[in-house]
This record gives sequence, structure tokens and C-alpha cells, in this order.
Amino acid sequence: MRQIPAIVDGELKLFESHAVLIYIACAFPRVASHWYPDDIYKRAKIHSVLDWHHSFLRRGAAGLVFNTLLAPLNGIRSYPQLLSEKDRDRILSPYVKVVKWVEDTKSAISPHFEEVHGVLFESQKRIREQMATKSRKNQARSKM
Ligand SMILES: N[C@@H](CCC(=O)N[C@@H](CS)C(=O)NCC(=O)O)C(=O)O
Repeated sequence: MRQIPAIVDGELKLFESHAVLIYIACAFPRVASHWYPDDIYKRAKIHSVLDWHHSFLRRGAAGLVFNTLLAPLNGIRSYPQLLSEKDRDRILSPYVKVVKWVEDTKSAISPHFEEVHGVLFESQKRIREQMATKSRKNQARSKM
């Protein structure tokens, strides 16, 4: 499929993030049972949130990642409006539950969040710098 995430475990090749998560939770006894409990009601809730993720959360996130990262890195025309960390915090701060969810997720999977996102954060930093340079050049040109 040429997409991530995908895993290979023995003879099994698997793609689709939710299928991968459920497989890992079931196949590896060291994964704590609260990640995918046997209780059928709890599983139903987990499936519900996973489906919500595809239908809602991903839709917004995919556009953001494309416009602010993938398009600029691949020379595709886009309209990146990268927020500064300060603006991001200001916009998110009223949404206390969202902020807590982000922090809880980071801490639950620490140090892997930083490890996995390191490349993205580096690229964003470079794109921000390029945009700032471009903007300074445009301002200088408009004063001529
Ligand atoms: N429904 C898939 C979506 C996978 C997906 O869109 N992956 C993106 C990265 S988040 C990708 O690999 N894009 C590269 C491409 O499509 O070529 C899942 O949940 O795993």
C-alpha cells in the first residue's frame, strides 16, 4: 500500500493503523490488558473511538500535515500557515480536555512520541525558517 503504519510479524504483513493496534494488543502478552480489555463493552467503546478517529480527527489532521509539511517538502503548491508554538498554545488552551489528552498521550508513550515526531518537528522548523526568510525578502522587495 506504500503507507504507514504497517508491520511485519513473522508471516503476517499488516497495514491500517487500527488493525495494527488491535493485533499488537492481542498478540503480545506484555501489552497491559487495559489497552484492549476482554470486556466486550469496553472493546465496543475502543472501536467507537478508533472509528471516530478515522472519520473526524484524521480528516483535520491530514489536511494540516499535508499543507504544512508534506506539500512544502515535496515542492507542491500549498498554503501553509504554520502557527508558532505560542499561538498553538493560545488557541488550544481553552480546550482543557484536549490539552490533557495530548499531554496524557505523550506521557503514556514516552519517549516514543518525541522519537517518532522528531523528524516532523525538524522539518517544520526548517519550513518556518524558510517562510520567515521568504517573507523578509518580500518585505524588502516591496520597499524598493
Ligand atoms: N487508513 C490508514 C491511513 C494510512 C495513511 O494515510 N498513512 C499516511 C501517513 S499518516 C501515508 O503513509 N501517506 C503516504 C502515502 O499515502 O503515500 C491507516 O489508518 O493506517
